[in-house]
Amino acid sequence: MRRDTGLIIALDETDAKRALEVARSVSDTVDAIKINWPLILSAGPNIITQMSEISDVICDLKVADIPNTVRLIVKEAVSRRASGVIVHAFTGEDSLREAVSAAGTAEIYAVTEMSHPGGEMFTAPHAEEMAEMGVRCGVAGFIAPATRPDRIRAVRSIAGDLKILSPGVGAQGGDASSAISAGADYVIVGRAVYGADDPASAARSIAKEIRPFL
Ligand code: OMP
Repeated sequence: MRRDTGLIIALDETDAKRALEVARSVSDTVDAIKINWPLILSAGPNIITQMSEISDVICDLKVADIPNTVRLIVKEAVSRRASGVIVHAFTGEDSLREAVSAAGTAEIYAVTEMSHPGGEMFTAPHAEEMAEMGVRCGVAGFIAPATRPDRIRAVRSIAGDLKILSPGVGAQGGDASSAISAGADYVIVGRAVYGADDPASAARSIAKEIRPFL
């Protein structure tokens, strides 16, 4: 995945036509398009391939299962040209290793601490352990919360030069430049971009804001 702007759009639109329009309109400004269950369920899995013709696609499937099922899911996503897949780390080392192995040249991003308030209950107390495990398992990077920049710093201290992708900017209250300053390589932004009257302009404005901190 390139790092020109440090911005990844979370395209949680459920109307496939509109999602493709937004994707095309922001494709010059974002380094990747992240799609999640809402769009995949409404549009069908072929949307992964369609989006991959516009940009690198990260499938945010938050895979959380036994190793065999993890392998099957990751392979399905990659065969449709996902260049990255987001998986949960709490399932443990065997599942995470299987994800990395099934991904081949695609990238696995492991969730450490989630960005919403509930993320403080169970993920935060184990975020550092999950990051250490991710390093051992050979993941490409981690998801860490823009809503708590100090926690991005904590994950960065373990992640070394692995990537950190940081959701929670805008609608969840996080701030893009604070997340990048704290050690994120990319911010993941959804509603503040695809929900804007002019998504391309909203994306450009976030990219401009974080440019000095990249
Ligand atoms: P907005 O809140 O609309 O910007 O969207 C954030 C996107 O990031 C959604 O697709 C979430 O599912 C995703 N996300 C989080 O918000 N918090 C997390 O801790 C992890 C993710 C993620 O893995 O992308």
